[in-house]
Amino acid sequence: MSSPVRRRYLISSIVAALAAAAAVLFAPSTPAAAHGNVVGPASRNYGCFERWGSKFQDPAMATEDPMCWQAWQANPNAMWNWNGLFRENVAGNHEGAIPDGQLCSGGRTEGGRYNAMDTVGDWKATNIGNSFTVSLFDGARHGADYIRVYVSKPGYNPVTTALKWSDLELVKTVPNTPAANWTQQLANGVQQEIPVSVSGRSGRALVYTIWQASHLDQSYYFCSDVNFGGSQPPTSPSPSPSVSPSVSPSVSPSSSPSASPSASVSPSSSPSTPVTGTCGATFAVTSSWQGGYQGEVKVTAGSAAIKSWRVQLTYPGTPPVQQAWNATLTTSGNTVTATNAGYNGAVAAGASTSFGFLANGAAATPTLSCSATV
Ligand SMILES: [Cu+2]
Repeated sequence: MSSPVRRRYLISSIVAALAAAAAVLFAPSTPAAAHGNVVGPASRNYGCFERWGSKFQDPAMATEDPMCWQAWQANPNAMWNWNGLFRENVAGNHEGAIPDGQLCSGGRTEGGRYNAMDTVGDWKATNIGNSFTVSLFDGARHGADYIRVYVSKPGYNPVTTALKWSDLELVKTVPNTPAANWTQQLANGVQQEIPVSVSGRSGRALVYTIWQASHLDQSYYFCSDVNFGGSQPPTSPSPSPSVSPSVSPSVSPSSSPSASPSASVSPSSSPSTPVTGTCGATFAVTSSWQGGYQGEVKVTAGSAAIKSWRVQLTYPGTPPVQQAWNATLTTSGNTVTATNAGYNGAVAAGASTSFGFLANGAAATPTLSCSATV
């Protein structure tokens, strides 16, 4: 025990332990693999990601969805990082931390990444009834110290007026709920469905949600544009790939974006290997950020037209995939199986379609296999 070797071992162990403790102490607030967002009624950045993420350079967006267009032009990372609109160490003083007019960007948080969310205008609104559901996706299993749902007061018009705290009415508070009590989604994510009721409302309004995550003093702020009087679609969009693709069929799966301005890893172009058999699949990373990345799989039909397709993505370990669009995903062991959405199963001979997904961690290339019905 008192041998020099043993003592040196002890000392180095202590030094190592201290270094590890210091690393924990001095680490910047650890970015979780994924955080979360209100996916229904979709918040501004989640909605723009959902509708346009697969074709964010399509100029049609400028006329069809001008508020999303200005957001993508201002900073595409507000959409790629749709799950990161949060502040830290607000200590519950949300009104003190976020000035009027900046509520939708969380007080211009994250170096201004989300500033375009504050732009006043005719954002696409989700039709809802006076009883509706706020779906909060928690991709990192933070759980909640509390969730507050506000609705803008009658008379406030988000199309013409910047949002102030005094425009809001608190309509629902969800108390402390650990992630284990939320609904499990694919991979790590969980989701909470929050029933909300108001009365006598019609027309445009904002639903404002504050999610106080439980792992740190980390609070999230979401503006969801709504239109009272419509009825909520029966299947609200969900980031759970096993439930539904998160891009609506009206968004046609156009060819993949040729480049992503947000990519910190340059998009690796798919090798153009000739397709043998019924179909082929290639993988590319279209965008990445600290803690996650966006992948895209291109499915190409062989020498015959196909009616439906299925791609298996096999990883060395647990698949990191969080959510997908333009395909339905199921996970079993190390393999994710992607099947076409209703609108992109049919592919002409030699033609391609694609689906995308978000994943945790550093970009990993899966082993792909494609099968199709002809
Ligand atoms: Cu987080």
